[in-house]
Amino acid sequence: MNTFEQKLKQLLAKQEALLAQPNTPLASNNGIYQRWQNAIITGEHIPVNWRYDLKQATNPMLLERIGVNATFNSGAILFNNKYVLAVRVEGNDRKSYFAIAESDNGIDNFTFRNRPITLPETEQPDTNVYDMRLVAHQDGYIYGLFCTERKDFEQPHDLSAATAQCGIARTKDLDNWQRLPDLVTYSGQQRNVVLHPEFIDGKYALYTRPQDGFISVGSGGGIGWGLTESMENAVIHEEVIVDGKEYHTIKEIKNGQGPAPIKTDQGWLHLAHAVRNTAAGLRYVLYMFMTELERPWVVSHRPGGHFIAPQHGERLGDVSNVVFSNGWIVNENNEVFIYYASSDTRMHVATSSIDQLVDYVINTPEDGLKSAASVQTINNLIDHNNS
Ligand code: M1P
Repeated sequence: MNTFEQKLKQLLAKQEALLAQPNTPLASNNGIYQRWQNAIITGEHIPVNWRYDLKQATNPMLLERIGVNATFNSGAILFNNKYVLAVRVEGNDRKSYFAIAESDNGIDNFTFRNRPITLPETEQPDTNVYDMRLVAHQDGYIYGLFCTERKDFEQPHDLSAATAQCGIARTKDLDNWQRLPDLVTYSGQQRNVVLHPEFIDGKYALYTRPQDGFISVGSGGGIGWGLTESMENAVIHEEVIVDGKEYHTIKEIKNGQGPAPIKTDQGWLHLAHAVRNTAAGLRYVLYMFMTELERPWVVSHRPGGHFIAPQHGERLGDVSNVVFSNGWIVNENNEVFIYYASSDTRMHVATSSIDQLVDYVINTPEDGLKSAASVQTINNLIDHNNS
């Protein structure tokens, strides 16, 4: 066997071992959810033939030709009995694209399909696409809503000036996608737009995140809600704020809906991200809330504080101190698989159940918005435990 063949064998064997690696639950557990030892998808999970020219004649030293910088912010869906993620893959060239990875048990052995998704474009080509939310809608389609980023031509001299809007595509098989026109709203830019899975008064309902600029949400922001007659030409004329920003909370700077909410007997369970500023930069955590069954835009329960915050190795990456989720899956046993990314670099899973999450959302005290209220809440618990 020559050196090229040896190197190739090692490369393939290393990836095979990584994909076959079993995951194990971590010992620490707050009773609400279970974290797992290994990141479930990393750049190393990307198929070797997407990254290397495997022919000795054209790549005699077996160098990597197309590097992967990160695999993160993945949409999720249970499809044909598989736990399926639409992974945001970011190349070394900073461009993101989507690729489908599947697992039989939702916690390990995630394997990519043969090719990344070829996403059709609109007449206005996307510069970058990311953070797809997958939703099986009542209308029979699986929708992928994502952020489409383009150069802001109103600021031609600022090369980092960009605009964010909601791109829309739909599919029946996760391989072949129909691109629809971008969502139109009248509140500036949009990111973190999520389709509600059911019709509301015969209309499609969307969670939005209006923002004045590309990074800063400006004076507005919050998780919004609006209705559109169709997804073929989606237009929201009016947005109401479901969950706004708030001084001295985890969502002081901005927040955004995560995946589509999960329907339970008690209400819709929501997972979202919250952002505050620190001396070390922005800190992204996940939080939950519940909305009314008949009025999914009205919050009924608001557990205070974060649900998942970055810890240990999760804190380090391309954009450190970030956890972000745009996908979760409920299986037939009411187990919930929460897919979250750490520091814009890799994917993890945390497992829970509908019962645990409903209990958490309903019985965790709200943020009292000042230190004295926090102490009072603790005293109430101590009194309860002493009674
Ligand atoms: O870098 C953290 C996240 O920043 C953005 O999210 P948001 O618009 O809520 O601030 C997105 O670019 C997201 O992809 C990224 O993970």
